[in-house]
Amino acid sequence: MSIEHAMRRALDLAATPGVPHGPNPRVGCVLLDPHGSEIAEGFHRGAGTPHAEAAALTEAGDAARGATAVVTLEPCNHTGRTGPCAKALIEAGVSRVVFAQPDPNPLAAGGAETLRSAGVAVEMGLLEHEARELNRAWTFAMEHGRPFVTWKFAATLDGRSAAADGSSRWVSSVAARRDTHRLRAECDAILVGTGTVLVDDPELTVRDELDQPLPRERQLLRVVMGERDLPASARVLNDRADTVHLATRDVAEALSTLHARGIQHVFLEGGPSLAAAFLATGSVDEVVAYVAPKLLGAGRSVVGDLGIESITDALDLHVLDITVLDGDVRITARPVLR
Ligand code: AOF
Ligand code: ZN
Repeated sequence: MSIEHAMRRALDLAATPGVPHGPNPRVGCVLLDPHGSEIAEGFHRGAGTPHAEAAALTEAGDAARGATAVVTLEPCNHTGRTGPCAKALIEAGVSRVVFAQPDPNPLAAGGAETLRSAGVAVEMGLLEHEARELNRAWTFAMEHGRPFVTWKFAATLDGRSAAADGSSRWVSSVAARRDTHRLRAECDAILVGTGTVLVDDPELTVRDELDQPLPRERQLLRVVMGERDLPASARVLNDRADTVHLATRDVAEALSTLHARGIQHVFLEGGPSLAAAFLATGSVDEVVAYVAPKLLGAGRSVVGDLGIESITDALDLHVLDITVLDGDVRITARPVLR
């Protein structure tokens, strides 16, 4: 198989379903013999388990001598929960390493140099974009020192999240609401403002298809941000998941506190003022909008005042995906950086 074909296989391996969500990136590795035939493959199954390269080397045994290792991430150079992969590849006699994404983790980077110094041929950058997307939150958190923020909202066609009387339940369809729980489950924390807790009293748990909460160990950290106190009876304080109250309105401060707790991906579900605070500080990295084919004409808008006066100053988004879910339209977009 070609090197590119092997890299695609390594990306597929990395994305194997069932790997528990955790602090580590998803990584895949394929070992090829000098004729391009596959010898072995491996993938990382979560923090504390062997890295992808180590898994493939174990499967290959002596056959790894003279092989080409095709890996989605630069082989690590550090002893963390497991030993350094660069050293393991050298000791196994691998003669060439092709990887997609350089490791943005300063603790683990430097594997390429170590391999080259030992006489291994190293190439990087093949399908790097795909590899970065596979671990977009992890990569972002490593490169920016703060979590990746996905802002999710549900709105009517005229951009309203609640009617004039304040009622907001069932703006979106059942399918859209289920889809939200699937997306929540891919993140590390759900964030809302104190206002949302006081007005809507959400539980902020991840629930299954039957609307039952998942077990505690699969719940995300619930985060409430803002200076107002929370009533002890708030559902967000129940024991179905952990909760933190960040008594600040400063977006950067909140994100840095969450980063320090190891949170890489925040699901922002706040009301209009919190959304505006995040947007105005450039702290929204992805937008997921569920737009229901309904019109209200009045009521709460999904986002508060952004201080934008003219259409030329509008915050532009570029659309990555549009999917219709039971009549609602889900739009996934990312801010255009300027
Ligand atoms: C690889 N292959 O399969 C993975 C790598 O402390 P540890 O041992 O869990 O290492 C975590 C770091 O190692 C992680 O942040 C990333 O930089 C690298 N992960 N490296 O070569 C793998 N999972
Ligand atoms: Zn490693």
